[in-house]
Amino acid sequence: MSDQKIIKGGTIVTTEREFVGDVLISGETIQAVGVDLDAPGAEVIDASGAYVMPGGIDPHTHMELPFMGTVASEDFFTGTSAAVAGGTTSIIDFVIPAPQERILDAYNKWRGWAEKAAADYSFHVAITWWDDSVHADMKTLTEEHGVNSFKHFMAYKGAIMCDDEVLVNSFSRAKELGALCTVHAENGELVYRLQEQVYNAGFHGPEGHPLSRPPEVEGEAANRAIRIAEVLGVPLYLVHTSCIDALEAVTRARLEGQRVFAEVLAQHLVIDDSVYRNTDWAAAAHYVMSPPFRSKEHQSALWQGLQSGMLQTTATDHCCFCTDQKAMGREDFRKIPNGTGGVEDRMSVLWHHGVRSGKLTPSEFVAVTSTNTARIFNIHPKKGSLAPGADADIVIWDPNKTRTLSKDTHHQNVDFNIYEGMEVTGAAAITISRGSVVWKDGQLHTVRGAGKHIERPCFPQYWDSQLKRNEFGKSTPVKRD
Ligand code: URQ
Ligand code: ZN
Ligand code: ZN
Repeated sequence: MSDQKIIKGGTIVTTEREFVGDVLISGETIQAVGVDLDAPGAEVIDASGAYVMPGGIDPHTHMELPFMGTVASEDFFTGTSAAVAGGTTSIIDFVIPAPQERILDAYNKWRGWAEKAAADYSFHVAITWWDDSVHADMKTLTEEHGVNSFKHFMAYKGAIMCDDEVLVNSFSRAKELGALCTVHAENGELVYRLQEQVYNAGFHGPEGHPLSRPPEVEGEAANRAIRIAEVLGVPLYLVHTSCIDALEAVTRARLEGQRVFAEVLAQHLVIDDSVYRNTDWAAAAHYVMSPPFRSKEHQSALWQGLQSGMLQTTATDHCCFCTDQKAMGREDFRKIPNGTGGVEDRMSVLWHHGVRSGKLTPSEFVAVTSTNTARIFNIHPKKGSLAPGADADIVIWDPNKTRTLSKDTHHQNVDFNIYEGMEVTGAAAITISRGSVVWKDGQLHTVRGAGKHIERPCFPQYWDSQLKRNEFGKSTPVKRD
């Protein structure tokens, strides 16, 4: 029995072009891409009428995350299974050490949890505290474990929040190592103070959540992280950019040539803050995530950010808490575990609201759901491409398949769907993970533990080109002799 598969007759879409052609897979790898390929004995997968695209990459998930006194309900097996049902074939999740927890110990713990994954995964590692062991472990992680990105939560005071001292220490170390810094940009001190004020003013329900984290709080932190990165000469990636205030900071920096990347969540593009005014407590509590859903004008700005290239990637921040977990904050919104799901629906939501609305071309869709993430996190063309030699992570996309997103039909392990009732057109017909069909005809064929850890090498080549500060404190380009 040949281990070859050939995908025939589909419209192949990459960031560069669309054309009708074939993809030949041998084992776990793409062997060839072209027109009228011949592969005697290969299993034929008919893709006529469909698009053939690189499998989605979600750069921001939190499977089975211990957080705010509970553990996210989605684990690495159910979460990666739900992901492939929606056309996403790789995730980048987060190791989040508790303060004073040895970074390497936390990393090894998360690697153990992820062994059950059904599709490929990688890890950003959060720096939540600082001492010489953190300095040392960052080097070990880059050199021995394929970690090239370090996360910093500027929010969550009293838990995992980084102050400026930790940011400066960690950003400086990342620069030395040739690693990328990523941030959750909200001013945690302001959030803490506003939460107190909002609660004491009598807002105890989910409606208090957005009141305590206005866009200004995100804009300040985004700008601060960008400026710190600029002075230290380290590239920066802002996760879940949710508002105009943060997008403006990103745009200014990018227009000045600073190496700043930014991500937007699918849900922040299509859901607004009216969800917090739902009189059903649980329904409103399910939308408690940070940064919160924003008023309508922010959605159109975020779409423009995606279209203009100021925002390069889309993600989900998939961090699920069931209704009984959200109820931990029944009397006090500050205690509602923060997080929403969506790993299964990201690509359909972006296709329906992005491509079918004319905001994005299919090639731009591929860029923002897969290839840009692969390039930024240095796993392209192994991931995020249809090039010969790449992993055979492929989604056969039916642009005409219509479905209604619902907790009753999704594969996510959570009793709520943030897109409940949303009708979307465009869905994964077949998903292939390293050459194996893991989703077909509406059925999952995932295997527990079949997912592999993806190592992501650092990129020192970036960092020599970074601006260095001269003696007057102004940034000047590096002079090449
Ligand atoms: O902040 C995050 O990204 C994690 C803790 C998920 N929760 C959330 O509200 N975004
Ligand atoms: Zn976050
Ligand atoms: Zn997150």
